[in-house]
Amino acid sequence: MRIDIISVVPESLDSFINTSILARAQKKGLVEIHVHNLRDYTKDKHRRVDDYPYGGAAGMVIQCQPIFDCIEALKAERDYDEIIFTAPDGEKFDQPMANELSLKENIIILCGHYKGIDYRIRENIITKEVSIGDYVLTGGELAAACMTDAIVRIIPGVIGDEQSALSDSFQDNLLEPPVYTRPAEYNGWRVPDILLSGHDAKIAEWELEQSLARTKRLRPDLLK
Ligand code: 6GU
Repeated sequence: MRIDIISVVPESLDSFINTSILARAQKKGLVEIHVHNLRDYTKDKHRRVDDYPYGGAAGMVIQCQPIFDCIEALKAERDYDEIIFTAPDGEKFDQPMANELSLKENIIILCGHYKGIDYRIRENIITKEVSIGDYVLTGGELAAACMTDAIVRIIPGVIGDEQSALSDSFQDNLLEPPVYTRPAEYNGWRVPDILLSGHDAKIAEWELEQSLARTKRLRPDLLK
């Protein structure tokens, strides 16, 4: 899989993309992540990519030209399954969308910024608009980072123990049961006896009960 991220602040994504699990996934050849600086595509001699909005609203709007030329340059190299725009008014990102996107071959994520981008790009070029929640960020980079992380970690082979990505909270609409590690007693706090019993079937039953109880208490919406 290949993910191309387009941003006006590409450096803000560097450490995230080159650290830990995402770095290892790229080194293993399981995913390619490329970040593009939108300013590299402007024809403006001062490298500007934005201008005042028509109609006199406040803020600046990213122009069509650099976005169009950047996406055209990428499309000339390969076909893209999805050209995503990150925006607070997009479709809400969730685990099913992450699962679906992780099966794609090539995707572009265009990070929104400032007041927005020229709407003609959204109408004519973008195939999917995505929000990561009901709050407003200063730019789409954190949204692109969240999406990339959630998409890449479920690609087979990225996480050592494949079972663990599939048994996550949300994969089955249930929250995870509590987990513990050694020592069995710390500060007088004991690990539940059942987990020390060695009885696999009873442990699995206990974990399911815990998952159901936690989901009912913390996220009853998931049980509907
Ligand atoms: Cl995708 N972008 C911005 N700017 N704010 C957001 C968002 C995206 N998702 C939630 N808030």
